[in-house]
Amino acid sequence: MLNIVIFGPPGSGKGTQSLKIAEKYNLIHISTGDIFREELANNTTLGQQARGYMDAGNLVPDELVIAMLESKVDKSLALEPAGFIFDGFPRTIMQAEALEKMLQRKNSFIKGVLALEVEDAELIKRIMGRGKDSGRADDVDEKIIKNRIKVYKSETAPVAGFYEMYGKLKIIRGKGSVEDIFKQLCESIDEYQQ
Ligand code: B4P
Repeated sequence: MLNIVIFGPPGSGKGTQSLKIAEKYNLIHISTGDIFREELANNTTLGQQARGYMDAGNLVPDELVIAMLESKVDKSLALEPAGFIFDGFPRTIMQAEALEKMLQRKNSFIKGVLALEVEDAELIKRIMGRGKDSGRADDVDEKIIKNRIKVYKSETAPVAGFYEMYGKLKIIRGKGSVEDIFKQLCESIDEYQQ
């Protein structure tokens, strides 16, 4: 299976690029942020548990994320996919380790991690722009957006080092046109498949 992680700070374009990658390579797109937002919209217990963390721009606790992700992967495996693109997961070292173990149990592994690099000022600009019509509580308040970036740097950025240790990390500049960035991402994915 072609399993890829798309990695980067909030607003770096993970969601935008994942949709395009999923379509081109016929992968199942798993966005933990989208799943939580759906749970929230449906007012499920999981959604209620995640709400406070998300609205404040903090991470949802690992136990909740990992259990939810595994159940989503299990359901999707029934469709015999070509692979997965994980978007917004893993966001902590603990999640990265859990993902490795979970895929090992399914005789699979992560082929590569594509990290989008974008400077803070551009991230804030993009997220504030999206906030005008996204309806997301975490997209409108600059203080909350800055907290998301701070949480990314302290809790999520170390995950890049985890994958670098295994030679799986590829850094791609996330500023430029969506199509140019997509082209670079595809070049990396095509290398995994050679
Ligand atoms: P996410 O849903 O993952 O939100 P994100 O990081 O803001 O999204 P992304 O980087 O995908 O941005 P996008 O492409 O949309 O997480 C939200 C919250 O959920 C987290 O804060 C956390 O609380 C919780 N959560 C999720 N996963 C978790 C986990 N694993 N563990 C714990 N908690 C978790 O792009 C943003 C904007 O930029 C868009 O408007 C887009 O149009 C624009 N854009 C994209 N590419 C562009 C480009 N090249 N140029 C200009 N603009 C561009």
